[in-house]
Amino acid sequence: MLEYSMLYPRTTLSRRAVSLDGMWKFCLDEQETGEKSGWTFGIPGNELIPVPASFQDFYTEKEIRDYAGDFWYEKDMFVPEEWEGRELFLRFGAATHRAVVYVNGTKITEHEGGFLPFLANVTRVVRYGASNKVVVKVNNELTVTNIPCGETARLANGRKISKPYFDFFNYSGLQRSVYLLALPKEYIFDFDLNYEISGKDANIQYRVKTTGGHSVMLTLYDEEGRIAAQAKGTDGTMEVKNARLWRVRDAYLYKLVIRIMDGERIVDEYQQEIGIRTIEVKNTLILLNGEPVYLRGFGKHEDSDIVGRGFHIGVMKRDFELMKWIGANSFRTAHYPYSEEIYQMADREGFLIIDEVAAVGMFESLMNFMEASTGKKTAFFEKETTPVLLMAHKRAIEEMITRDKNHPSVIAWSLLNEPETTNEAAVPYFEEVFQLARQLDVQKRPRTFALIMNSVPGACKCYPFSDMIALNRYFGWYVKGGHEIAEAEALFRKEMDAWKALNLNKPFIFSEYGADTLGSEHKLPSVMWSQEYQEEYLKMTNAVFDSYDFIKGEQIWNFADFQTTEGILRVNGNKKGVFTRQRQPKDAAYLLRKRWKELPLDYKR
Ligand code: CKU
Repeated sequence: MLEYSMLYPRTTLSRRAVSLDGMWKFCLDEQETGEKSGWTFGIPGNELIPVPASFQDFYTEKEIRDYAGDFWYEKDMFVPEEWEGRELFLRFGAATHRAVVYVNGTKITEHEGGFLPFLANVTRVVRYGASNKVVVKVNNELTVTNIPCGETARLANGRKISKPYFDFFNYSGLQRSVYLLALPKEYIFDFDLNYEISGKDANIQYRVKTTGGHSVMLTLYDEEGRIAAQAKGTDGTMEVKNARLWRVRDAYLYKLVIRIMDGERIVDEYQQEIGIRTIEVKNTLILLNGEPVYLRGFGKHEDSDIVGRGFHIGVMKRDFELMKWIGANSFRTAHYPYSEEIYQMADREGFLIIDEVAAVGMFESLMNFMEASTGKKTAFFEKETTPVLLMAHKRAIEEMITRDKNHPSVIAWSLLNEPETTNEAAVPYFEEVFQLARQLDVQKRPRTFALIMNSVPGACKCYPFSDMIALNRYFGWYVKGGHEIAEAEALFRKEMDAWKALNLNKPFIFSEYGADTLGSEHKLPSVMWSQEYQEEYLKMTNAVFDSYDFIKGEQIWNFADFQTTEGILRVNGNKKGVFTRQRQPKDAAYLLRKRWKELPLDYKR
């Protein structure tokens, strides 16, 4: 059980949520002397930086962009006098990858894991009716004891740099919104919902956790603002007559209002939009409200010009418009849980999300995407430090599920991306993370993980854990690219035949496939990296998808070009985007649009 509430910050009758976004003071700590120099009371200099954002791409100096180590943020916050007697919290949407928070010089909390929110109770450290200083020490070093995994190396000049075991730039900082929250002493801490559809009606089983003993009341409003159901008590069932279901690209959202009541007095109120839907996997089908769905869409990233991995409301809107235009219905939050606003938008737009925890890089190689395709045997889960990593991983799963469990858009949990699975040591590790997800989610959503190229029948020891098998495959790119594409297809089919022979009776989806393509490049006849080759590659891949009934989804890698660490395999970033980083279409976008608009929702039912 988490020690703080993960509910999204909202102002209601009883709650105040004040955004601290804007310009913060900022400073690198290359000598790691911040604490000793008294920075916990205020940091030196006058450098200002926007929050939310990654710090890296604002500056023109390479040393700043590639900086690994400690860096500090500072902001003054005014706490109104009338808030005395309430419970006050600072809430960080994300601090990548770890943070220590000080208020008026007093350390109030620390948190590890860069893609999930955390709260610190500041009730007893703030001055009321006065300005208070918030100072945050953030650190972005990569290790094998936290997710995502990697190393931190030292250059000859003594500077530290990041060596990710993953293929995205190590953007970091206060990348999501910061809030000051004022809650009543007794408040709503958490709630769970589960759905059952019976004929025209629906039952919502609920459980509400509060910090006190007063009674709880729930009211459900439809989109017209009419009361659709009511209930009393911390757990029970709400009956919704003639329920409007939440459907793919046809979302219907009810508003759930939860109140703590002391007689007639409202002690606390919380509101959230919810969608009535069921999700399950049955044989090889993915069933939403009992109806088969075929996934089409993307593996994405939170990545854009200038703000890096920082949440950008405009980029989010553009991405959803492009996903609608192309006929997508789903995406995977590769390779970390995204900003909460993105899930809210998916709820509203009726997109299906595979929610992925930041367990990426569990494969000891700086170039895992190359080595995995060689069939080379590798090891990862037999390190002395693995138990520490497992703890961080489990903590992140708990934070993710607690944060995201009430979004109708979230239909599955992806618990690892491309881990090493060919060694027995992976098995007990998987056992723990898969069990934890099952135990934490009352909706029992399907659990999955993305299988790297060398996780194949006969070698992979972990696919039995998955309720839905998710493959990352690059036949025609990392394996037999270009003029060898016919051989790539043969190998691809050979692998799919091997999966078929196992007769797993589970749905398969492609959580990655794709070819790097320069938006600037055309060539006839095609060569790898040209737009013509991306089309050829997709035609071959789609033909394979269409040949196997148990394949129930395709999420191409990637939605847009994105930044990575520099290197000989990356041309200023990964160029597998169907859209450029500036969110304009490559030719392949039109091919996918045609296909995805034509495929029925229940394709291969
Ligand atoms: C992608 C073996 C596939 C690994 N996959 C991970 C993803 O993060 C990378 O960007 C490969 C790629 O384009 O190489």
